[in-house]
Amino acid sequence: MNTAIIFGVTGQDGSHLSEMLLEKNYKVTGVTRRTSTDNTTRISHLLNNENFKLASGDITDHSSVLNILKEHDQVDEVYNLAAQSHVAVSFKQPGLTWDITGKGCLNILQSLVDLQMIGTRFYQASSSEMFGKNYDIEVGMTAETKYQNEETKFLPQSPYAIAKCAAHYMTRLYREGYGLHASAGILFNHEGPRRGENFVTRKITKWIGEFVNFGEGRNLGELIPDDDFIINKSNSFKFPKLRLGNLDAYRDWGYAGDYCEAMWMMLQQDCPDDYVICTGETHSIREFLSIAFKEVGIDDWSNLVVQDLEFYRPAEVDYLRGDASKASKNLGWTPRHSFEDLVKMMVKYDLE
Ligand code: NDP
Ligand code: GDR
Repeated sequence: MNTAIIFGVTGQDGSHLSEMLLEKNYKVTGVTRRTSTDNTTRISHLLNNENFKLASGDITDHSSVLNILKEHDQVDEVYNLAAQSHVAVSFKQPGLTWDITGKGCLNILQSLVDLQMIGTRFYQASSSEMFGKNYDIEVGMTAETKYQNEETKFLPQSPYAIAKCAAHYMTRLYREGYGLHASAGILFNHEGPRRGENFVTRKITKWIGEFVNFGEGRNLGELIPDDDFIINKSNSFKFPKLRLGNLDAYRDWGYAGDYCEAMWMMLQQDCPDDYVICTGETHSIREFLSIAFKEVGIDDWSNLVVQDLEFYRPAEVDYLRGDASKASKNLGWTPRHSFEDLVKMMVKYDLE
């Protein structure tokens, strides 16, 4: 029976990856940090599985990382998904982001070396945010078909992306310098019903779910113009508008379940390497909004959404579109869900 440790098990990807590994008959140990309220909602359905257990630790605390690995020194695969993963938050808490998202990875890599766990395979959750403002464009390509892949230089635009670059380079160094089987997946945005509620996709679909359920059965009639609320003339309906930041950024959005499969595939290769994982399509936040609102029968969302400076970032990543040819060729990986499937899946979930 194969064994795995997942740092970041309580997050979106941690829950998908745990499910997938358990289905493949792995024994999984998930590392959770101490919180004052329960942080295991995404994995609550796995807690009674005899092959799934939790270990308490914090990735910023080297000795806790070392001790968890020492207790599992025969483990086959270690996945580092733990991060302060919100880009906007990283501008407000850069030091914390550095400690978790950057240094945390080093704590695992160095522990693997110190414990001489050279046979253990390691996965680092790298990010398309590392490309920041950079992209490649070839002769004959239009501005709309520019892309990022494993050869594209990093030009990070946030404390989060800089911490991810450090962890990414550290992973490569430990692979080349110490012979660790350490791979990094440069994953583009991936979402789904388990996505954190303050990422833009889930923020939108959750708002739509609440708005529709709040207004269900009501004939809103004519709306009164208002900057912050949606109010009808008879005053029977008052609901805060959806407040967002920059709607003109483009992202390459895929489904989280598909992407976790790619993480596992990387660790099954004889040689460790870095891989871009993405759909190859890019869409703006406006396009996401249009499809999501259309799902509930709303064609014009302009009066329901407010652009608020609070949600703009000091530096923005305007355009991400990946090229996953290497993963397709070497791993046989391709995404299974389209952009439209993803938006519809998330709206459906939040309506229910
Ligand atoms: P989430 O934010 O949903 O999950 C992050 C996980 O890290 C949570 O389990 C969280 O625990 C844990 N964590 C945070 N701080 C610590 C700490 N100090 N010690 C131990 N664990 C900690 O992220 P996702 O699941 O979406 O992403 C997984 C990884 O992939 C992250 O590293 C992210 O940066 C990266 N990534 C994500 C992409 C995406 O689009 N989703 C794209 C590219 C990369 P808790 O529940 O207690 O907060
Ligand atoms: P991102 O995802 O920064 O790409 O990082 P996020 O959903 O936070 O932002 C995507 C784009 O939407 C714009 N935006 C808003 N974003 C948020 N969160 N809230 C808003 O109200 C809002 N309005 C507009 C942003 O400016 C941005 O352009 C995600 C995370 O999962 C990272 O951990 C991961 O590494 C990258 O994806 C790939």
